[in-house]
Amino acid sequence: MAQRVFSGIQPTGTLHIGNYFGAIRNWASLQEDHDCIYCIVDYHAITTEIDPQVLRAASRSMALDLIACGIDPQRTILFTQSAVPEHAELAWILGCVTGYGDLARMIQFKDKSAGKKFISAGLFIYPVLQAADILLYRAAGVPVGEDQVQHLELSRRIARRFNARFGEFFPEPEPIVGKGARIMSLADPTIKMSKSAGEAHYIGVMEDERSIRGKIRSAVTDIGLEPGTTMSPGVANLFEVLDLSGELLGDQSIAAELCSEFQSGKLMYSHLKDAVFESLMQVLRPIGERRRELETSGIVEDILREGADKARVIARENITKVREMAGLVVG
Ligand code: AQP
Repeated sequence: MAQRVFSGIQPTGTLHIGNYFGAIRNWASLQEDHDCIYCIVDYHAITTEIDPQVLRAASRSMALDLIACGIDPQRTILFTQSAVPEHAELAWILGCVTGYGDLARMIQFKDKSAGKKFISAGLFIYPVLQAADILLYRAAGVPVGEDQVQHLELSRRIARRFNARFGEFFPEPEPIVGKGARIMSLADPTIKMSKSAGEAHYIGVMEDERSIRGKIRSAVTDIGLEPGTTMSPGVANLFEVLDLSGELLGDQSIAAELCSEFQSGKLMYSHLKDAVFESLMQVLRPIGERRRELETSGIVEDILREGADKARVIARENITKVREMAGLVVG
């Protein structure tokens, strides 16, 4: 039987090229030879304040984005997390085998709570819900970007603790981290590309072409380097986007050519930026076109409903077993 993989994405905000290169592209290629379950994690989205109408629309919109990026509902289970409430039930049970200290150490919690007046308990226990998402399907692998590796390590620890206390049941999920696992902000290449840093810091997969051109043109580089010097973070990031786009397009000759110009100290950054823009748009344009077609086809609700039905069957079977093992009421 094919190995099962699970991964999730928050529906809030725009899907950006960090999400795409770091995660979604791998989600799509794993469909070739894995049993894939992908989830739009709306329970996670309410850890911070969000308008309910906006959230509902965003979950649907994220489903469209994912399908446009190559997630194939014929081969893959695609659904919205809250349609399968067993996620929340398992999170409670796993919360009882998770150490407070483990959660307090999570870098993302420290980052996301910094400077906030109100910090919800939900934000603190977010990694437990994440562990529940994965373990509910007893997934063996989780395709993620680098920022999620620490959370996944905690999921492994939680699985071990559950198994030690109640008996062997959960496999320890392995991270699947590919190339592009940490795309940096173009405006500040010392920080990861992310939505919460603000619009200048990310390129949306569906963003308007002119706006993308502007962001790439104004990407931070450096003042030019001597031959043989190491790349600055901004230049390295542009090369990474060029390389990843070239890989998808099956042509990395431009990246190789510009890299050798860099090594000999002859590279003009305006040429690099033009090449990044052209290659990236060749990747993004067809995704945008598919997205527009899907929007009008009106099939997304059915896809999500069917996905949730399939996910629920697996989730119910596993939660029943967990209830039995933990001494809770069954049936
Ligand atoms: N910059 C990135 N480079 C590579 N991979 C990334 N991922 C996120 N940022 C990068 C990966 O995308 C997947 C979905 O993650 P998520 O649900 O945490 O996405 P997000 O919340 O949309 O990511 P952001 O933009 O970073 O959101 P904020 O700013 O709200 O925290 C994950 O596999 C993640 O690793």
